[in-house]
Amino acid sequence: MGQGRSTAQYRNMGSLLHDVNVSTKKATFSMGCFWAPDSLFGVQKGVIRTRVGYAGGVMENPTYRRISDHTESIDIDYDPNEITYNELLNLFWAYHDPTARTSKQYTSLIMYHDEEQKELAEKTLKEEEKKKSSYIVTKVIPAKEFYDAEDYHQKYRLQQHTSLLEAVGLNRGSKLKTSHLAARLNGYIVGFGGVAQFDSEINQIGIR
Ligand code: MHO
Repeated sequence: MGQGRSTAQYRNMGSLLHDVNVSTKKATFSMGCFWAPDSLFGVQKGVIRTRVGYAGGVMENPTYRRISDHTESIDIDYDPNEITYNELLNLFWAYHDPTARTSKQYTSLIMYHDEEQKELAEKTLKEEEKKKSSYIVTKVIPAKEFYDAEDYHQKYRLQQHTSLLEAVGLNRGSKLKTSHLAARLNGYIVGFGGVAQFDSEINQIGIR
Protein backbone atom coordinates (compact mmCIF):
# COMPACT_ATOMS: atom_id res chain seq x y z
CA MET A 1 0.00 0.00 0.00
CA GLY A 2 1.74 3.19 -1.14
CA GLN A 3 1.67 6.11 1.23
CA GLY A 4 1.30 9.54 -0.32
CA ARG A 5 3.47 12.32 1.05
CA SER A 6 0.58 14.46 2.11
CA THR A 7 -1.49 13.11 4.93
CA ALA A 8 -5.07 12.94 3.81
CA GLN A 9 -7.35 15.33 5.63
CA TYR A 10 -9.62 12.59 6.83
CA ARG A 11 -6.90 10.88 8.86
CA ASN A 12 -5.72 13.84 10.84
CA MET A 13 -7.86 13.67 13.93
CA GLY A 14 -6.41 10.69 15.77
CA SER A 15 -9.21 8.40 14.69
CA LEU A 16 -11.14 7.29 11.70
CA LEU A 17 -14.01 9.70 11.44
CA HIS A 18 -17.69 9.51 10.82
CA ASP A 19 -17.88 12.76 8.87
CA VAL A 20 -15.28 13.49 6.24
CA ASN A 21 -15.25 16.63 4.16
CA VAL A 22 -13.16 16.11 1.07
CA SER A 23 -14.35 16.51 -2.46
CA THR A 24 -15.37 13.20 -3.92
CA LYS A 25 -16.51 11.58 -7.13
CA LYS A 26 -19.16 8.93 -7.46
CA ALA A 27 -18.97 5.39 -8.76
CA THR A 28 -22.03 3.17 -9.05
CA PHE A 29 -22.04 -0.58 -9.66
CA SER A 30 -24.35 -3.58 -9.48
CA MET A 31 -22.69 -6.93 -8.85
CA GLY A 32 -25.10 -9.23 -7.04
CA CYS A 33 -26.48 -8.88 -3.53
CA PHE A 34 -25.40 -5.41 -2.43
CA TRP A 35 -24.26 -6.42 1.07
CA ALA A 36 -20.92 -7.77 -0.23
CA PRO A 37 -19.80 -4.80 -2.36
CA ASP A 38 -20.77 -2.50 0.53
CA SER A 39 -18.07 -4.28 2.56
CA LEU A 40 -15.61 -4.66 -0.31
CA PHE A 41 -15.55 -1.01 -1.37
CA GLY A 42 -16.09 0.48 2.07
CA VAL A 43 -12.69 -0.66 3.21
CA GLN A 44 -10.67 0.58 0.23
CA LYS A 45 -8.23 3.39 0.75
CA GLY A 46 -9.76 6.53 -0.74
CA VAL A 47 -13.35 5.36 -0.42
CA ILE A 48 -15.03 7.90 1.83
CA ARG A 49 -18.58 6.54 2.11
CA THR A 50 -20.90 4.02 0.55
CA ARG A 51 -24.61 3.39 0.39
CA VAL A 52 -26.65 0.55 -1.03
CA GLY A 53 -29.80 1.00 -3.04
CA TYR A 54 -31.77 0.33 -6.18
CA ALA A 55 -30.87 1.71 -9.57
CA GLY A 56 -30.86 0.99 -13.27
CA GLY A 57 -34.63 0.87 -13.74
CA VAL A 58 -37.38 3.41 -14.29
CA MET A 59 -40.02 2.70 -11.63
CA GLU A 60 -40.07 5.41 -8.98
CA ASN A 61 -39.36 4.68 -5.33
CA PRO A 62 -38.53 0.98 -5.50
CA THR A 63 -38.10 -1.00 -2.28
CA TYR A 64 -36.54 -4.36 -1.48
CA ARG A 65 -39.96 -6.00 -1.69
CA ARG A 66 -40.99 -4.03 -4.79
CA ILE A 67 -37.71 -3.71 -6.63
CA SER A 68 -39.50 -3.81 -10.01
CA ASP A 69 -37.07 -3.19 -12.90
CA HIS A 70 -34.23 -2.02 -10.65
CA THR A 71 -31.04 -3.78 -9.59
CA GLU A 72 -29.33 -3.95 -6.21
CA SER A 73 -26.53 -1.39 -6.47
CA ILE A 74 -23.71 0.23 -4.57
CA ASP A 75 -23.04 3.96 -4.67
CA ILE A 76 -19.49 4.94 -3.75
CA ASP A 77 -18.10 8.38 -2.86
CA TYR A 78 -14.36 8.26 -3.49
CA ASP A 79 -11.48 10.67 -3.27
CA PRO A 80 -9.92 10.57 -6.76
CA ASN A 81 -6.57 11.66 -5.30
CA GLU A 82 -6.46 8.44 -3.27
CA ILE A 83 -8.05 5.84 -5.53
CA THR A 84 -8.72 5.87 -9.25
CA TYR A 85 -11.85 4.83 -11.11
CA ASN A 86 -9.76 2.18 -12.81
CA GLU A 87 -8.86 0.67 -9.45
CA LEU A 88 -12.54 0.60 -8.55
CA LEU A 89 -13.31 -1.08 -11.87
CA ASN A 90 -10.64 -3.71 -11.20
CA LEU A 91 -12.36 -4.55 -7.93
CA PHE A 92 -15.74 -4.63 -9.68
CA TRP A 93 -14.52 -7.22 -12.19
CA ALA A 94 -12.53 -9.26 -9.67
CA TYR A 95 -15.26 -9.67 -7.07
CA HIS A 96 -18.26 -10.98 -8.99
CA ASP A 97 -19.06 -13.24 -11.89
CA PRO A 98 -20.07 -11.04 -14.83
CA THR A 99 -21.09 -14.11 -16.83
CA ALA A 100 -23.71 -15.23 -14.30
CA ARG A 101 -27.26 -15.28 -15.70
CA THR A 102 -29.29 -13.83 -12.88
CA SER A 103 -32.55 -12.03 -12.33
CA LYS A 104 -32.57 -8.28 -12.93
CA GLN A 105 -32.31 -7.80 -9.15
CA TYR A 106 -28.77 -9.21 -9.14
CA THR A 107 -27.48 -8.45 -12.63
CA SER A 108 -24.12 -6.84 -13.42
CA LEU A 109 -24.09 -3.12 -14.23
CA ILE A 110 -21.65 -0.27 -14.41
CA MET A 111 -23.45 3.07 -14.11
CA TYR A 112 -21.12 5.83 -15.25
CA HIS A 113 -21.25 9.45 -14.09
CA ASP A 114 -19.21 11.08 -16.85
CA GLU A 115 -17.62 10.41 -20.23
CA GLU A 116 -14.29 9.43 -18.72
CA GLN A 117 -15.92 6.76 -16.56
CA LYS A 118 -17.89 5.54 -19.58
CA GLU A 119 -14.77 5.12 -21.68
CA LEU A 120 -12.84 3.36 -18.91
CA ALA A 121 -15.78 1.06 -18.18
CA GLU A 122 -16.19 0.10 -21.83
CA LYS A 123 -12.46 -0.45 -22.19
CA THR A 124 -12.33 -2.82 -19.22
CA LEU A 125 -15.47 -4.60 -20.46
CA LYS A 126 -13.67 -5.33 -23.76
CA GLU A 127 -10.66 -6.62 -21.86
CA GLU A 128 -12.87 -8.94 -19.80
CA GLU A 129 -14.53 -10.22 -22.96
CA LYS A 130 -11.12 -11.25 -24.24
CA LYS A 131 -10.31 -13.05 -20.99
CA LYS A 132 -13.55 -14.99 -20.64
CA SER A 133 -15.01 -17.57 -22.97
CA SER A 134 -18.61 -17.16 -21.77
CA TYR A 135 -20.84 -14.22 -22.59
CA ILE A 136 -20.50 -11.24 -20.26
CA VAL A 137 -23.88 -9.87 -19.21
CA THR A 138 -22.53 -6.59 -17.78
CA LYS A 139 -24.17 -3.46 -19.19
CA VAL A 140 -22.49 -0.06 -19.13
CA ILE A 141 -25.26 2.51 -18.70
CA PRO A 142 -25.54 6.15 -17.56
CA ALA A 143 -26.15 6.65 -13.84
CA LYS A 144 -29.65 7.95 -13.21
CA GLU A 145 -31.76 8.04 -10.06
CA PHE A 146 -30.29 6.03 -7.18
CA TYR A 147 -32.86 5.05 -4.57
CA ASP A 148 -31.38 4.32 -1.14
CA ALA A 149 -32.21 0.91 0.25
CA GLU A 150 -33.92 0.52 3.61
CA ASP A 151 -31.81 1.31 6.67
CA TYR A 152 -31.50 -2.35 7.66
CA HIS A 153 -29.53 -3.03 4.44
CA GLN A 154 -26.98 -0.26 5.01
CA LYS A 155 -23.65 -1.59 6.35
CA TYR A 156 -25.46 -4.87 6.81
CA ARG A 157 -22.51 -6.84 8.19
CA LEU A 158 -21.69 -4.17 10.74
CA GLN A 159 -25.33 -4.03 11.84
CA GLN A 160 -25.12 -7.69 12.83
CA HIS A 161 -22.50 -6.65 15.43
CA THR A 162 -24.86 -4.60 17.55
CA SER A 163 -22.46 -3.90 20.40
CA LEU A 164 -19.69 -2.69 18.08
CA LEU A 165 -22.19 -0.54 16.21
CA GLU A 166 -23.27 1.11 19.44
CA ALA A 167 -19.71 1.39 20.75
CA VAL A 168 -18.75 3.63 17.83
CA GLY A 169 -21.82 5.79 18.25
CA LEU A 170 -23.88 4.37 15.42
CA ASN A 171 -27.29 2.85 15.18
CA ARG A 172 -29.66 1.93 12.42
CA GLY A 173 -30.15 5.41 11.06
CA SER A 174 -29.12 7.65 8.26
CA LYS A 175 -25.56 8.02 9.58
CA LEU A 176 -24.80 4.53 8.32
CA LYS A 177 -24.91 5.97 4.81
CA THR A 178 -22.57 8.86 5.52
CA SER A 179 -20.13 7.63 8.15
CA HIS A 180 -16.61 6.94 6.91
CA LEU A 181 -15.94 4.83 9.99
CA ALA A 182 -19.03 2.72 9.34
CA ALA A 183 -17.86 2.02 5.78
CA ARG A 184 -14.42 0.94 7.04
CA LEU A 185 -15.68 -1.26 9.87
CA ASN A 186 -18.27 -2.89 7.63
CA GLY A 187 -15.38 -4.10 5.45
CA TYR A 188 -12.97 -5.06 8.21
CA ILE A 189 -15.61 -7.07 10.00
CA VAL A 190 -15.81 -9.55 7.13
CA GLY A 191 -12.07 -9.61 6.50
CA PHE A 192 -11.73 -7.37 3.44
CA GLY A 193 -9.25 -5.08 5.11
CA GLY A 194 -6.09 -6.50 6.62
CA VAL A 195 -3.75 -5.63 9.47
CA ALA A 196 -1.22 -4.06 7.09
CA GLN A 197 -3.81 -1.71 5.66
CA PHE A 198 -5.11 -0.68 9.05
CA ASP A 199 -1.58 -0.10 10.38
CA SER A 200 -0.69 2.06 7.39
CA GLU A 201 -3.76 4.22 7.94
CA ILE A 202 -3.04 4.51 11.65
CA ASN A 203 0.64 5.26 11.00
CA GLN A 204 -0.33 8.17 8.81
CA ILE A 205 -2.17 9.76 11.67
CA GLY A 206 0.65 9.11 14.07
CA ILE A 207 -0.78 6.81 16.71
CA ARG A 208 0.19 3.22 17.38
N1 MHO B 1 -31.30 -12.94 1.42
C1 MHO B 1 -30.39 -13.15 0.35
C2 MHO B 1 -30.09 -11.91 -0.44
C3 MHO B 1 -30.02 -10.67 0.31
S1 MHO B 1 -29.55 -9.42 -0.69
C4 MHO B 1 -29.89 -8.00 0.09
C5 MHO B 1 -29.07 -13.70 0.85
O1 MHO B 1 -28.89 -13.89 2.02
O2 MHO B 1 -28.21 -13.98 0.03
O3 MHO B 1 -30.40 -9.46 -1.86
